[in-house]
Amino acid sequence: MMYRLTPLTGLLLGLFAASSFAAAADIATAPAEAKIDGNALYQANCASCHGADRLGLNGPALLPGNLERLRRPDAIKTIAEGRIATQMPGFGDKLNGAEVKALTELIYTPLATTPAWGMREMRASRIVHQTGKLQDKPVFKADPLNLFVVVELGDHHATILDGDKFEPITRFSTRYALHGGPKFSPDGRYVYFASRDGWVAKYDIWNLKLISEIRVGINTRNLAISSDGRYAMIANYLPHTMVVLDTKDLTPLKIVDVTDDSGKSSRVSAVYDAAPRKSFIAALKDIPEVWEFSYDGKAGKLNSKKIEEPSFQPRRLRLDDYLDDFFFDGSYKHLIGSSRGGVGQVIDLDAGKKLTSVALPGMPHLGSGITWEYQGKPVLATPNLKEGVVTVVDMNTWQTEKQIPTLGPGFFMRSHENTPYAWVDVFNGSKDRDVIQIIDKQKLEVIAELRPSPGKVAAHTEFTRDGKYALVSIWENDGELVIYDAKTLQVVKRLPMRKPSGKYNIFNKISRSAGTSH
Ligand code: DHE
Repeated sequence: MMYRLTPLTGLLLGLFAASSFAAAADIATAPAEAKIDGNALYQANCASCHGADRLGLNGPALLPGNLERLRRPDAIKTIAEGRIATQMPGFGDKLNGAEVKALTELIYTPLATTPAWGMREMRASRIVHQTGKLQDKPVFKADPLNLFVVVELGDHHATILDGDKFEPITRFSTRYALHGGPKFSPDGRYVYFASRDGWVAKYDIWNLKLISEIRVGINTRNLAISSDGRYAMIANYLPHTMVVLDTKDLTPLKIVDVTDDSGKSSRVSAVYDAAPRKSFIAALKDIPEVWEFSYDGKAGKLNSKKIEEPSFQPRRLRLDDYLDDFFFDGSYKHLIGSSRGGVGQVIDLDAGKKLTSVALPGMPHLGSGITWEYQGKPVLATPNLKEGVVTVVDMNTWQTEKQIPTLGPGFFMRSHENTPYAWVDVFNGSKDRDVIQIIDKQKLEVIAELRPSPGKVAAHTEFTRDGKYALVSIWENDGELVIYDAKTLQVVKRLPMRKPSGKYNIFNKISRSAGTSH
């Protein structure tokens, strides 16, 4: 469809050309143009990369749920100026301010009908990048278990980092907006990534090669890998499903529709592997239930055929309250979660019911809690997204051991069996976001404050396999990894990276170190 320049849009276009889009914020306040057909603009300029249906192609899906974390002024800036180091060009020389604004309105408008993403769509999306046999040992010289996978959100890349020399081994592009922890095969050879847009990728770390990819949903939460390495299970927000994949080649085995007894469907908060139970455990966002899926190798039924696969029928734990965020104790006998009202609840997974309540002021970010031994008893500690406090809970009595005041709400807390300290950021604070606070695990006090790069946001710590070094992300497009001696708290190296987010040490992950998430 053609669209005409009105005098106003012509004027705006001229202004844009003159200002080179320096003031993308001005566009946000540009008056809406009644005559602009955002959909026509979208089809003409965006559909070839983002899909005529906005579900994404080479470019990400452009739906409100997928864009929750992109503020509108940033969306306007991206449309006008493009995105550095990606294939997203700037449209500032082609579209005027009102047109950019109309496009922005469109992508934050829900679709009229919920799109389908079933077996057919999944199978059609699957890409096999490698078919031949690859070598069964690493192609590089470095301890294959002391590697880090570093997710760089700035330009959607991942780096494989040698955890002894702190030198990158390779860097490769990923799908748009990876989120949450990538997961590893039990031997640490393969890493599996999930993107917010539903793409799951299998990457061979020993051969430094992408093996296969599949899109399992439109808006995905996270993925878990079974402790025997055979299955991947994925939790989706859209559609309301969970998906089981065969990790060998990422073929889809089963889609589980997430509904309650009355047929009401639900988003899935997250799914985790509960290795000691040989099961996956998922909490549901819109139904007060926790679902457990055994993968204990028993024969089952799949698509009405009797085969040697687990059936992946959920065991449903019906609760009195919703669970938004949750994690487990070391034995995976208990699940600790915060409910919508902010009250923490402890669920006994064997008994299938709530055991007790626990005080968690402000909501913890999933996977943020860690455990250690304090005065002969196991304690769990987590920062809170809304309050400047680290909560330490006695896991025998589920009573609060201590609330440790911090400079502001934090996102991630990390430690290691070989260090007396736990490191916590102030990522959600209104100030001091450049600080990492060091907590003594036996005194339960902050004993030091680090400013890895003054004025720049510091986030997410992860330790080397021996716990001697701690790596912190500087959360900027021209950011860096700052590597500390975990004992002296001195910087030993800085590595430039593009908005490094999470970093994952293979040994700590596959050995289920108490100081990190699994
Ligand atoms: Fe995360 C882990 C949910 C916002 C970075 N985050 C997770 C996990 C879940 C989750 C379910 C566990 C996945 C796993 O490991 O299998 N995150 C949520 C939210 O609900 C929240 C608050 C809102 C949302 O947008 O979904 C949220 N998370 C963020 C961010 O804004 C962060 C800082 C940047 C980003 O990537 O969007 C962020 N989340 C992370 C990281 C992990 C993570 C780096 C993995 C930590 C680890 O060490 O395992």
